[in-house]
Amino acid sequence: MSDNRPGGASGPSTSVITKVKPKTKRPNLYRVLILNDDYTPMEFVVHVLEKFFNKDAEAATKIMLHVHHHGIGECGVFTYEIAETKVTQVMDFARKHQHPLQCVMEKK
Ligand code: TYC
Repeated sequence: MSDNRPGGASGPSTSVITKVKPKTKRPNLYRVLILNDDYTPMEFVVHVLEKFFNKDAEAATKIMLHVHHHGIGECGVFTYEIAETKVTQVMDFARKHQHPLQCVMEKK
């Protein structure tokens, strides 16, 4: 009697156990924040929040007042490229209107 294995294999058989890894990766997320300053008009900040972050007047006013009182506040959470785009849009818009409003992103 013979094993009849190709290539003359002999010895104990081996097996490989493969684990299927679920491949859904969560993207890195970034907060977009605005900073308080003494010169940017409150209405301008509310407008920025409505225009670039799709906030309604009530939500925008709430965020603006939070920043006014606490120095910094969150406009939204996005993937890297979207967050970068929002920061650039806000900074360009503020500069165009000659306001010192600062907008930054930070990894969550
Ligand atoms: N502190 C500003 C003022 O009194 C208003 C303001 C709010 C500015 C939020 C920037 O991110 C800001 N006119």
